[in-house]
Amino acid sequence: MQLTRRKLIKSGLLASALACGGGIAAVLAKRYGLVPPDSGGLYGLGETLTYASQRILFSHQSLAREFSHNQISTNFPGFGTVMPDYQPYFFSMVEGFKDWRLVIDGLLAKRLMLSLSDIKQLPSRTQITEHICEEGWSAIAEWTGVPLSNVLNVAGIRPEARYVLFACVDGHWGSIDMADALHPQTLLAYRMNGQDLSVAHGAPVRLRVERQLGYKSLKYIARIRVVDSLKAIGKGLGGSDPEAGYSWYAGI
Ligand SMILES: Nc1nc2c(c(=O)[nH]1)N[C@H]1C(S)=C(S)[C@@H](COP(=O)(O)O)O[C@H]1N2
Ligand SMILES: [Mo]
Repeated sequence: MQLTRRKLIKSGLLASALACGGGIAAVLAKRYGLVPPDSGGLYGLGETLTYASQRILFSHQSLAREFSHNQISTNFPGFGTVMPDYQPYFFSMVEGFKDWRLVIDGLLAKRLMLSLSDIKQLPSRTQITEHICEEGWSAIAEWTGVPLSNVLNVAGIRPEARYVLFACVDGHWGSIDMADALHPQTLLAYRMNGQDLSVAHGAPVRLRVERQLGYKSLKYIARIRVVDSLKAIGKGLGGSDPEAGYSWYAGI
């Protein structure tokens, strides 16, 4: 017998199937560590389901689509902060970020403090990807940077590591899980379309998280920390965007 939606509603099976399915998904999500940090509120179950199902479907670490040179957008706007309002940043920028240092610590075997030239000496990756902003625009660009996994592996990732936190010069902050942190297309990017990253696009180093919406690709990275939980940080939602009402997991 074909179970149509109508029949299900009539028999009351749909309601129990939904209740039960949701419950099972939540239990499975919890068991497999698939609960995003913002799962507590009213939309908690929905967030958990999106996150868990994407994680299960894409657990083989699929790559975001890559494009060819002739598809690079001629117009890629700077969006959100385009010049951090912070004097030390301004002076560092004027000097070509010579004194800029990136501290990476937390649940790592050793703490790293990297200059821009240290970062540029690590094995790099170049990729042409589409940036999709939640505000309804998208653009294609070529990004070059060091895969975050290379940096974390140089430092040695401790087994308790669950999330990577990023703090930006303009006060934005956010986090990704280890699956995205270790994904081959997740970069600490320092070049865009073959040029050093401009201030508008996040100089000297920005994050690229290609399988999530644009706001996860944080600009002006100042500090990176590997943690086992996001609960004690801010409101416990994992970033300034989730605290402003956006989903922590913004999978495309
Ligand atoms: N630090 C910081 N990172 C940020 C933002 C921001 O305002 N500050 N805006 C986000 C948003 S909403 C988008 S769409 C992209 C925009 O990147 P672009 O300026 O290179 O277009 O950066 C993201 N990263
Ligand atoms: Mo965005």
